[in-house]
Amino acid sequence: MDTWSLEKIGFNPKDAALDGNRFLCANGYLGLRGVPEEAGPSLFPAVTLAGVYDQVQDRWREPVNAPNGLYLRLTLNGRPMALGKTDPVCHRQKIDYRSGIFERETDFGPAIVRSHRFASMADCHLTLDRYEMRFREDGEAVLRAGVSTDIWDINGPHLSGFAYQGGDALLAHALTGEKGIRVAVAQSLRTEDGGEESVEETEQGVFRVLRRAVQAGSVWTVSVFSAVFTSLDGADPEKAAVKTCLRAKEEGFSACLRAHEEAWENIWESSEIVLEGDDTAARALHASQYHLNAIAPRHSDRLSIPARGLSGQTYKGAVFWDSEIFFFPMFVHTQPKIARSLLRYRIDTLPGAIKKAEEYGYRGAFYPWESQEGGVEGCTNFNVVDVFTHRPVRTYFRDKQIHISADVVYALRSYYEITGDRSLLEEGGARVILECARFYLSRACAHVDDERVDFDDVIGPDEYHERVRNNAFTNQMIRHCLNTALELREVFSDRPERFSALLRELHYEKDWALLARVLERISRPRVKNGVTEQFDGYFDLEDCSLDMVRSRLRDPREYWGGDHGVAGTTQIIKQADVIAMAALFPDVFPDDQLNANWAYYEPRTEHGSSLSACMYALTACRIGRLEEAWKLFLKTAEIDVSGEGKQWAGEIYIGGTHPASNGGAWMIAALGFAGLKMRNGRIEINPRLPKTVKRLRFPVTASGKRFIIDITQAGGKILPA
Ligand code: IFM
Repeated sequence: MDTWSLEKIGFNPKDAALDGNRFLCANGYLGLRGVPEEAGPSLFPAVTLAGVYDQVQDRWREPVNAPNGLYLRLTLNGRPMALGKTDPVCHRQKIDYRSGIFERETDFGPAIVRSHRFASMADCHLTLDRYEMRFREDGEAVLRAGVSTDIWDINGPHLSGFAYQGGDALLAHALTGEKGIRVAVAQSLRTEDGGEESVEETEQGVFRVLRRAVQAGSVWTVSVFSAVFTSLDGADPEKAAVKTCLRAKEEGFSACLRAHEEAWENIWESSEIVLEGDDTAARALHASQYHLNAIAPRHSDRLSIPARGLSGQTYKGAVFWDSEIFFFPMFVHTQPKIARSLLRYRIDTLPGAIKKAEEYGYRGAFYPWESQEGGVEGCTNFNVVDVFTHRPVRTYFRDKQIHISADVVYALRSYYEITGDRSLLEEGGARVILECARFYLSRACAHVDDERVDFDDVIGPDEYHERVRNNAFTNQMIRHCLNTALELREVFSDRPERFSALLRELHYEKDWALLARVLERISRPRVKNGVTEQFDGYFDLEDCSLDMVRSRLRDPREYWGGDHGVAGTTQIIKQADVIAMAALFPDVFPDDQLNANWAYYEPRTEHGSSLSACMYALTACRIGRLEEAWKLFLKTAEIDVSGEGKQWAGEIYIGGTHPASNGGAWMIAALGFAGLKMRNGRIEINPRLPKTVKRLRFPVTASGKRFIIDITQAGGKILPA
């Protein structure tokens, strides 16, 4: 088995949404869905831009899809050679994970189309395609190549006022409706001379129409270069787009390809996990690492990553806790600059978090549950649509999933502890920690009688149980947050006057005195037979099986949570919650309790979120349940190979790639199987390899140096790279 690629034979329009994700090309700036070049909106083509958002009327705010600058469509003797219009004799598509190259070959009968394309890792504005047409009959071939504005949008259209330009590079530019961001896409093309050529401007975009007389057996190849810029990149995106794609044309496809492949080689050198002994698992790991690396912001030092990466507009292109808890670990251990960027995004968006806290009547920083640019809260009050009534359902993720602020603090502290680099704390990180802690002080409910402090009316990671009291995970996260705030004094002990000045600037004197008081009193969960109760009253809920709950569904797309959801009155949970706490705080349970909790919660977990299995796997590694860990590892790592993640929440489409699982796969392999721990640039390992795995070998970066962790069944070594 080729562990570096995924190939699919056959074409079924019903799989188009899924395949667009699985065969995605991306480079952190944009995501180019894995659809055929000729695709119209029914096949979900999209070039999703990182960090560019727009809202149309009162619809959901979401990232902007740029016009498709790699649009190509062949007609032979008047017949379209286009998937979705013409049934192919056979169709094959492939993504090569090592180089991020998408390949397709479609035999339409009279002609075979073969292409290679990529989103350049060497120049993030560029996408390129080499398109080869082989003819089986004589006649006239017409190729329409251009910038198509006929694209897929979930809550669009986001662009209007299109203007076009012909010439050596075609250009389409337009404005977003909400903020007037200019988006410009240019396309240039290289091919052998001969034949006629004209330019057409239509409602669907601007196209070059190339006509050739062709003979059976002949081959016609074009190389296409497209560049995307927005006014967030600079003052003249139109000019930049034209210039960049003409420069690429000048350099040629092969030179651009070499630079791109080199950039990917560097990425693999810093992050590749080699797994020997099981090819399916090795391929799944490559897939996971490809998808997470492909969407990392390398062109910016202050962007984070949306929960569905750059695979489209699902989840409003928003940044969730997935960034800090699931993506961050791979980056901080392998490419700390990217980890820094994820955190810089939170530092920069602190004002948005302060505003959100104020909106709810609290102090401090309450980070958005679904954060867009500048910390705008993208999460609406109605995040699910009921499949029976078609009415929006009031959901409380936005208001009650308060662990989000502590999750940000968790990653800030991890960054400091793992790298030993204090600069991020100095550059605003300490302020974030203090403001997040302040939020919890103001959110706490103190009881006058026994001085216990509760956190009422919250939602933990298990979103099926809404508005609960004292979610164990949330309370533990808050404890960690308050503790981190208190320990800042120690972190800055060599500069006490600077830290005192920060406290004064934030008017923190009273809050500082409260931190330790509240910390000591935060409610501890009930423990029964060694099992920690997920929230107050959880053990009193109906204790039935997952199958039983599933059998109560009247529609497979029904939402399980909320007031009327089938899971809400039962102990069935959506995703790891107590076990997520166990995975993030290895010292919180003694091993026997860890075992009891794992055995209790795992059968009661739907794993309805792609964030779940990896938390169970990490914990399973610690308690020696390696067979279970292995199964959960495969489930996690294979998600964007099999495409088995959930596609619907009620009537809302939630498909896309699964970066949290991608990051989870890295975590299970490195933190779980290898038992990697890094503190202050020091590396420790504690291998526990499942028996299927012969070897696990991967790089980590500590104090600016690269090391190789090499684990076999005989033990492990840490080697200089
Ligand atoms: O952040 C997650 C959440 O925990 C479960 N629903 C999907 C979100 C985005 O991945």
